[in-house]
Parts: sequence; structure tokens; C-alpha cells
Amino acid sequence: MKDQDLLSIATKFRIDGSVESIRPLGEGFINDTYIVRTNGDAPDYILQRKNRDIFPDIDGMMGNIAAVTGHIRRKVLAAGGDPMREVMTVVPTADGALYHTDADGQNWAMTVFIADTVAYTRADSLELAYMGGLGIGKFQAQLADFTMPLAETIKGFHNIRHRFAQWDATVAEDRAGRVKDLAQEIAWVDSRRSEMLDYWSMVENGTIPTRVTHNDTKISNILFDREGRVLCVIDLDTVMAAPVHNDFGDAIRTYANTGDEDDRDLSCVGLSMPMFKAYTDGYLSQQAATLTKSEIDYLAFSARYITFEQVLRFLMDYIDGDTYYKIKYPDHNLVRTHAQYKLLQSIEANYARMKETVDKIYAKYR
Ligand code: GN1
Ligand code: MG
Repeated sequence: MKDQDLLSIATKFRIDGSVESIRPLGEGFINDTYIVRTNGDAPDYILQRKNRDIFPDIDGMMGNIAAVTGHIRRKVLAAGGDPMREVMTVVPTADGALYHTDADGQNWAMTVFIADTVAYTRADSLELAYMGGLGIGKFQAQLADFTMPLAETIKGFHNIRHRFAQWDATVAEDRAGRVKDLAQEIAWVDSRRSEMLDYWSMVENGTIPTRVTHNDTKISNILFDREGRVLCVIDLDTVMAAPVHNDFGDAIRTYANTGDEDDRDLSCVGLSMPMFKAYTDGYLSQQAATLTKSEIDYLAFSARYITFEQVLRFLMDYIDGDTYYKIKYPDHNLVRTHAQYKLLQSIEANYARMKETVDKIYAKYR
């Protein structure tokens, strides 16, 4: 995108100061993100082009973000915290809208850049895993009394019944002609269908409640201050009503993996029990008082559920010819599939110990 175009988009928003530069930021798979630097004392800003294919309901998404950040802001103020640092601030356009649509029909949104923060691309210590759990636990706890509804930004995002329907259609269509070489990988998904649907049935029948969840809880979505304290959770695009398990399971999938999400060396990939324990400790330090028995009982299972779902999603995108996730090389989605499957196997092998760990930590906070 040309600098001049970016500048004209940035100035559609109610920003303080004048723009000095606009540069790309970060490595998200989905949106395009820029940092807008301003002169003098004015804050800097984050400008994001929201991916329209993935987030078609921009009104719903931005409405969710505004409602949730507004709710947290009131909590932060009541607790004597700093409302410009402990929650994201959405910057409206000059005419008061939550986003701007450019001449090409692209949707743009802006938030205040929070300065002097530390973010991590991977949780590489037990302290950090504990703090990450605390951060997501606190986020959920701040929203425990949020009045629904929230828009369902991505239909059926972590709904495995919906994912299996997409899966069946994608495998049947075989758009890229890749199914013939994937018998083993496809069996990984199909063989776990019933246990995954059994869990989801409990969400459908209300045994497992839904709450406000973030739905993308990797550590890079938490901002810390320089002293290592959690400031706030960012990337709220996928905030939705869902089981708390989505957030817990996705955090374990990313934090407690000893390797990378797309590791080619499968011997590096596996579940770290100490990291699992540390994250669970931080999380339950904030959420033990809120969660019901069914939520506690399926916390460990959620790591299986979300990691399985990620295997399915990466493989489905590979079968579909790589249309969803940005890839860096031709079989990237297949490499991701294998790495996540290795993690899934490791979680399955540790499952009994994971359940014991949850119960022990829960008992400590009750
Ligand atoms: C996507 O773009 P990013 O990194 O925030 C995806 C997540 C996946 C993740 C896998 C909206 O998140 O669900 O778990 O990639 N987000 C969406 O790395 O699909
Ligand atoms: Mg995200």
C-alpha cells in the first residue's frame, strides 16, 4: 500500500498530533497492521486493515470490541488503574464511526498504541506462562458480568460440528487435488471425530456454559509492562461468546509446546508439563472462583480439543489450496499440520497427568 494512501486513511480517524510515519508492524496471519507515529507528545496509533474475507461482519466485530473494551475500562477505573494502558482504546473516525471503509471497500480500524510495553513471541519461562494465564484469567474475570449478546464474528469459529461440516465439504471437493496423498493425515482427523463431538454436545445442551472469550490467546496477544506485569490483552477481533475452554486450550497449545507451531523437526515438539502447570496456576488464580464444575472438569480436555481443531484447520487449508492462512513456502500448511499433530499426540499421552494437575491447583484456590 502506498504511503500517501495510508496517510489519507490514517487521517480519517480522530488522532492527536500530526503523522510522521506509517510503517508495517508484526506478523499476523490475517490482518495488515501498521504503526502510525505522530510528532510531539501525541500518542502513536495502530492502524489495521481488517481482512474482509475472514471478518465479513465488520459492524459486529467492531461493536464487540467497543463493548468489551468499554466494560473493561470501567473495571480498570473502578480499581484505580490506568485506562489508557490497561485496556485497548478504540479511536473513532472523524464522523464517530468505529471503522473507515476506503474507496476499494477495505475496512480499517484504529487503536491507541500503548508505549513502553513488552510483548513475547513465545512463552519461554514458567514465570511468563504463569503471567499469561493470569492475564487471560483476569480478562475473563473482568468480563464475567458483561451483559451479552456479542456478535458471532466468525461463524462457528471453535464449533467443531461446524468445522467437521467444512472439513467434509473440503475433502469431498479436493480443490487442489491433494487428497490422494493425505490418507494418513485425514485419518488423524476422522478418527477423533466422535470424542470431539461428544464435548461439543455438552456446549450445545448447556452443560458447559458460554462466556466472553478472546479466542486467540497466544502470548503475543498480551502486553506486559517493563516490570513484567500484565497490562492488557490485545487483538480482540475474535472476542465472542464461547466456552472458556477455547481460551485455555489455545493458550496451552501455544505456550506449552516445546517446539514451534510449524516446526519441521518433530522431535522438538511436545507438551511441557511444567509450562502447563504454570499457565493453569496463573489462570485459576483469577478464575477459580467463577468457573463451574463442568468448566474445571474439561479444562485439560480443552488442550486436546483446540490442538485437534488446529490440525484440522491447517490440513483443511492445505487441502483447499492454501486460501486461508498466509504461507511462507508451498507445503507450509502441511508442515504445520504435522507439527500440531505431534503436539496433539503428546497432549493425549499426558492427559491423565494434566487432569490431576488441574484438580490440585483448583483445590489450592478453593
Ligand atoms: C490465526 O492471525 P493470527 O495469528 O492472530 C487464526 C487463529 C489460529 C492462528 C494459528 C481469525 O491467528 O485462529 O489459531 O492463526 N485466527 C483466525 O497460528 O483464524
Ligand atoms: Mg488473531
